[in-house]
Amino acid sequence: MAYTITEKIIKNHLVVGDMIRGTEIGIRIDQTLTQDSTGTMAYLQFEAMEVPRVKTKRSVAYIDHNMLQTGPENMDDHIYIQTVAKKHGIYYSKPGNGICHQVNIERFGVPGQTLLGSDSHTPTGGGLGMLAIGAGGLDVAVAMAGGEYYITMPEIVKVELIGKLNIGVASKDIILEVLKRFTVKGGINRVFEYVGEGVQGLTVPERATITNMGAELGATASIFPSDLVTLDFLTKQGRAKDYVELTADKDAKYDVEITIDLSELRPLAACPHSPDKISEIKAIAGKKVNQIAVGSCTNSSYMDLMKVANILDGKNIAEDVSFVVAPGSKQVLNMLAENGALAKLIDAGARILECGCGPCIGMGQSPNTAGISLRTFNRNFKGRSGTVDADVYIVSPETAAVSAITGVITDPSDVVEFSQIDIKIPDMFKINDNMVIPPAEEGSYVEVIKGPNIKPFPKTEDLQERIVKKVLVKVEDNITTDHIMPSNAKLLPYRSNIPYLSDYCLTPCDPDFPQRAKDNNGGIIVAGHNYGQGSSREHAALAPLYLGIKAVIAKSFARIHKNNLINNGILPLVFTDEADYDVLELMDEIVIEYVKNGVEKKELTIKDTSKNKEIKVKVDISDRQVQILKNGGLINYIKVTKK
Ligand code: MIC
Ligand code: SF4
Repeated sequence: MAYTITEKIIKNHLVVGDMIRGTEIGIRIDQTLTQDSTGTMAYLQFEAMEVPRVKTKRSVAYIDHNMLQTGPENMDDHIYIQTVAKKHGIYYSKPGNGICHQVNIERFGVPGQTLLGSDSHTPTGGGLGMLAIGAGGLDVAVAMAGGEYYITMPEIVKVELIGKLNIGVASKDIILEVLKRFTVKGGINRVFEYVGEGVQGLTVPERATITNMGAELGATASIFPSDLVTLDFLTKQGRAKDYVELTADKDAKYDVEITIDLSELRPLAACPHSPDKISEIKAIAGKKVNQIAVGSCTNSSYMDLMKVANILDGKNIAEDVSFVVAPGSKQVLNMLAENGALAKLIDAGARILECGCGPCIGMGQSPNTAGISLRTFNRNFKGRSGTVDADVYIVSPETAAVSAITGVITDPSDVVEFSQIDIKIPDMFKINDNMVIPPAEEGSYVEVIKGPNIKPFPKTEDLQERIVKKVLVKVEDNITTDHIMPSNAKLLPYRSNIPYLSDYCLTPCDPDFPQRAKDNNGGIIVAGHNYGQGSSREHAALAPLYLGIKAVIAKSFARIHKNNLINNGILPLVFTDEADYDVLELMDEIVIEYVKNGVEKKELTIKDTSKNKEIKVKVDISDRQVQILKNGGLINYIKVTKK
């Protein structure tokens, strides 16, 4: 039997089910990662499971999202995560050590292993040949406790890369091309596997840029083979022992196949306000730019920043451009400092931030009113930058750097000097893990310190037999978790405080929604396609839970958010006939009867009593998820099944 890379890893980790496309399977998780903004909830949930020590091969808790520390809440969270990690067998990556995905690739990722992370860009690990998947915090907590993780056995998309990238074209342009072809909903329940001669020409960090942004396709994961390029990278990270070769068998069968001729690619951008609104840089060249930001888990590697430093060498940042760089890790920053590249950046006029997510999650550096910002990041959802009317373009580091000099969007392949810039992977990366704190050998004596901002997570209720609730908000297609639970410098410190956060739930779509939910004692959300795309933040389910939301009726859901709703006992219902979306209106009264029976049969009839109309909806979930919903959420389900 011939297998794809994905199938080989799944086969080695399969605990429940069979590798039949579209069916639910449970896989064993080797490694987990959390970051601070989803981590506090994940560890509160882990503590509730009363498992003394993690059962994974390696679990790492990163602090990278919120490091502004504008009040005590933030550092309180860090201390909670540090102490809970020490107690339960988890490595702790201190603030300043870098962005979880970048550091995980550098220091911990192992080809052929599975990685589950409470961050949607966890699939970055696929650049190293891991099956790396993003999930809600609760699912990660379960994996730390030794439980398997459930996915729909994915379709596997073969992306064959042929030819060689031209000068000025980057691996970022490859993933932007994939996004152009598949859109932000094209990856749901799919893994994108990269093969072909073009793969060999891409270094691990370049591969990681591609697997990182597979998250924007909505894909379960993206993966590259583990080959000599991987071995070279691991060797230079002092981790050759972690190498295993992993390639697809010659006759492996794929569900969908595409070919990208790298030599035909041109520099691309994702235009406002979606990662799949792709345009050639040429078509938008000449547009005046106010801000340029280099960094994020997509493009903050040593190679990325070396390219930028060398393009800017001896040049000046354009007069009207604010240029900011957030290195991906301490390793990257340290190497740039030692080899002089950091001096080149500073000399040119760059503003250097500490190693972390920074502007990518709206933690500072918001653009000016109606400003134009070029970013090497992965998401350009409206308002995510912190400026509601800013236009954010997602580009490669090359495009960012040349545009920083000219002050207008500039095609790097038009810049002659550019052809002299050839960055090679270094002979050795600088290895110093002194910002990674290992867990205590014996954790029972470690005291877990919880600051006053850390509030308990809201409790779910058993599924009701009859739901009578009003439609409290109606939203369109592609609503992101940034809409449902916005994140910015003001809100991120409250990620451990759901009551506080819930006052902001869905406010970018409808500022009155939280109050309306309170006035009506909860209700129902109506949505279009791909509801909940983007982040893995469980808060996008926990805040609605706190506000008494019983069901979301949508045309379709994004994978992680749908799981988060189910885990928190909220019904994810899908219109059988999409036209019925038009029937439901704000404040319509909805009656759902025989709920338990309907969930079991996976279809329900709901009644819009305001319109006197019956509407059929599907409950498109697995049998296991039926039981989770019937028990009022994953924690209750685990308690019941453990007995
Ligand atoms: C993001 O890029 O939106 C985040 C912030 O990294 C999130 C996690 C979060 O909301 O904390 C993600 O992608 O999962
Ligand atoms: Fe951090 Fe941005 Fe990456 Fe999310 S997408 S993990 S906020 S750098």
